[in-house]
Amino acid sequence: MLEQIRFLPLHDGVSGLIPRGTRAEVFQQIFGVFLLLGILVTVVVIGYMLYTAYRYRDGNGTHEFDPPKLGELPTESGDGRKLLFSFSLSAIIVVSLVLWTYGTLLYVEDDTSVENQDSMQVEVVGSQFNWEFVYPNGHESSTLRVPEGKTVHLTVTSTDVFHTFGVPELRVKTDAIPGQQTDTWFVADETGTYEVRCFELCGAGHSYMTADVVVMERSEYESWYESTNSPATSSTANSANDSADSSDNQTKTRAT
Ligand SMILES: [Cu+2]
Repeated sequence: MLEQIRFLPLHDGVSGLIPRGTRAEVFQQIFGVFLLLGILVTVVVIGYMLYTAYRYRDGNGTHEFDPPKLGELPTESGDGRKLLFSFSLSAIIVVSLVLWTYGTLLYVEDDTSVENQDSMQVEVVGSQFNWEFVYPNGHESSTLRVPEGKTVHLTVTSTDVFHTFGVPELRVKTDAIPGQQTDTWFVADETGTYEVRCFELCGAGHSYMTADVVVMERSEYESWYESTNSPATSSTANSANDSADSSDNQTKTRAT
């Protein structure tokens, strides 16, 4: 559980108020901050409630304080200063959280903010009921293969109806809209197979509209990508693809 609440250092080692890193790390950070503050508020509220209940208990008529008479205002609240203090504190916390989360989400949503040399581009085309991935060299595949640790920029569109492209484990999700392109990005830190799903009800086959994201080691990816380059070796690429796919399946079977 404690491992889930991961704070700095993040992916690129930049520390600061607004978290940076992979999407998974950023969302983990938001979750961690909200969880901590939630626990803090719970402890303060419940603690103060118990303290007040004890302090103002019915002590068989004997009180440590002077209870207000009928028609009198309570004097213990410090002329409303306690109320003002608690209201101001709540307002400051809420406003800060809103601003901080907004700043964090701006970073996540703006894919130019993660623009760096170590990135690649893939086009994603959704259609009833499958996903197609198009690489810069024109190679098309129904499986998205990416190298680990690299920023992957996706340009997502659809050929027919509204879809939503999403990979829950990588915390990436964006609309696939016919005639439009939406951009998003992700970084996968660990090799393995992740599931792409459609998150917009798009017809009878919606639930089956899945695909695999295969995160490969850098060198493995490079040689695979090289093999997709020339049409002459496309059959070899396909068989390499198949063997890679079957090993993916084995990984999956082992995982389940
Ligand atoms: Cu769909």
